[in-house]
Amino acid sequence: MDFKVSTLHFLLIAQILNPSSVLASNTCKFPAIFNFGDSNSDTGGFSAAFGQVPPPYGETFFHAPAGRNSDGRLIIDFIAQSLRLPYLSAFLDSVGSNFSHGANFATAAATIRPQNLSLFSGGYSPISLDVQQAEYSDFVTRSQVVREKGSFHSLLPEKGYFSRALYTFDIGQNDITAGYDLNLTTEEVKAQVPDMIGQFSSVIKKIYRLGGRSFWIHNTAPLGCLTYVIDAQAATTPEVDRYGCLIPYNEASQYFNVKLHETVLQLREELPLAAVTYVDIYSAKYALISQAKKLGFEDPFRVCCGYGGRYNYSRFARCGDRTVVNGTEVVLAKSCKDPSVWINWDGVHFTEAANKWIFDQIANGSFSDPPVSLESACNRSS
Ligand SMILES: *[C@@H]1O[C@H](CO)[C@@H](O)[C@H](O)[C@H]1NC(C)=O
Ligand SMILES: *[C@@H]1O[C@H](CO)[C@@H](O)[C@H](O)[C@H]1NC(C)=O
Ligand SMILES: *[C@@H]1O[C@H](CO)[C@@H](O)[C@H](O)[C@H]1NC(C)=O
Ligand SMILES: *[C@@H]1O[C@H](CO)[C@@H](O)[C@H](O)[C@H]1NC(C)=O
Ligand SMILES: *[C@@H]1O[C@H](CO)[C@@H](O)[C@H](O)[C@H]1NC(C)=O
Ligand SMILES: *[C@H]1O[C@@H](CO)[C@H](O)[C@@H](O)[C@@H]1NC(C)=O
Repeated sequence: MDFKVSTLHFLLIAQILNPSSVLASNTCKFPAIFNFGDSNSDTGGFSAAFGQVPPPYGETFFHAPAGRNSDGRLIIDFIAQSLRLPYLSAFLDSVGSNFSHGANFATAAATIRPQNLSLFSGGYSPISLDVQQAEYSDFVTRSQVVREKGSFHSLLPEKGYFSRALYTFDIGQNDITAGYDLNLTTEEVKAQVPDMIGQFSSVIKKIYRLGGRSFWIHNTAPLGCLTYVIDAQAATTPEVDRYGCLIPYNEASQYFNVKLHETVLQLREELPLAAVTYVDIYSAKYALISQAKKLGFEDPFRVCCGYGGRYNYSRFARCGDRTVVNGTEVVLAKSCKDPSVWINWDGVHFTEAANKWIFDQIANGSFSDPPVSLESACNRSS
């Protein structure tokens, strides 16, 4: 069904059922979410393919590892919850998944551009955005074939959900670090940004051609404020801002974000039926990190779950890593007592408390262009 028709349809029904509900007419009632991204929004894809994250991941909310790189819920979980939809199953997770209200194609360590090194030599996920899109495309077709056969009916989305769903994206951070890993300068990393954004844009267009209409796109984080980046640069003396974030890395993120924003404006022209929302999650995260104390959090660079080093972080002993002491395996890098007062969970990822704070900032549209709230993100800006 055409998107505009279905919105109108909903409006009419809403008016028939309750003539005074006209104000609610711009609420989208998304029936499903399809998500694409990296560890910021992976709810189990990487774990399903390459091994589950170890305890104490998941301890705060799921009380066991739950495929998420956090102690609890991610921003995508809060998005699903606030739209009254179930937490998203990972597309790659063949055990216990239920895709009736969406699927999550994100995998930890994913990039937009396919990498030339394998996971084991380069550290990045082979399930890059183009692969995630291919999986989605196959899902659109095969979910309906299987659904019609009956037995998996309640595990798969209705056909009409694909055009009415919210499509969410949070990817790009790893493309930038992948460039630095190859010892590129900030200028050289920036020179790759147009290719990153071009590939991002072509994925949005493919999803549009398959019927996707509502796109909610997070920009990328202030990389220079993340402990793993600060730690990796400890031997050099990069410029820092007044909060202690590395200026060149944040510049690379900002450059990516400017180009992404330009592309979103262009996509709005090219995709006449799409509502494309650009969400400045960079600024929300930067606000949190730069005002940590004022907001009731501890040192934003110190890691809750880690071991050693200046920030309780070492890339040789990461959260949950074990070691053998006198013949017994023990956890070396443990969690802190109260993750709810810390921002950085494991050096790379945010705690549930931080994710919740960031979600609360972005949900009402105050960090978005156009400034639409999450639940209204199907409305094209005029
Ligand atoms: C991978 O190698 C190809 C061929 O040399 C190059 O065009 C491409 O940019 C490389 N990709 C990345 C992510 O470095
Ligand atoms: C899948 O989830 C939906 C929505 O929560 C539920 O109605 C349905 O029964 C579930 N299917 C199975 C097989 O658990
Ligand atoms: C980057 O530089 C570091 C330090 O000089 C070196 O150890 C590493 O091998 C270099 N990496 C690449 C991909 O050239
Ligand atoms: C390991 O065992 C030795 C000998 O029993 C003991 O002296 C030492 O304290 C033990 N180390 C730890 C870390 O428990
Ligand atoms: C959005 O929500 C945040 C967090 O609750 C609040 O501080 C902000 O004032 C709200 N903005 C608007 C425009 O409602
Ligand atoms: C980080 O180190 C672990 C031990 O590996 C401690 O258990 C944690 O309490 C500590 N976290 C913080 C925030 O200091």
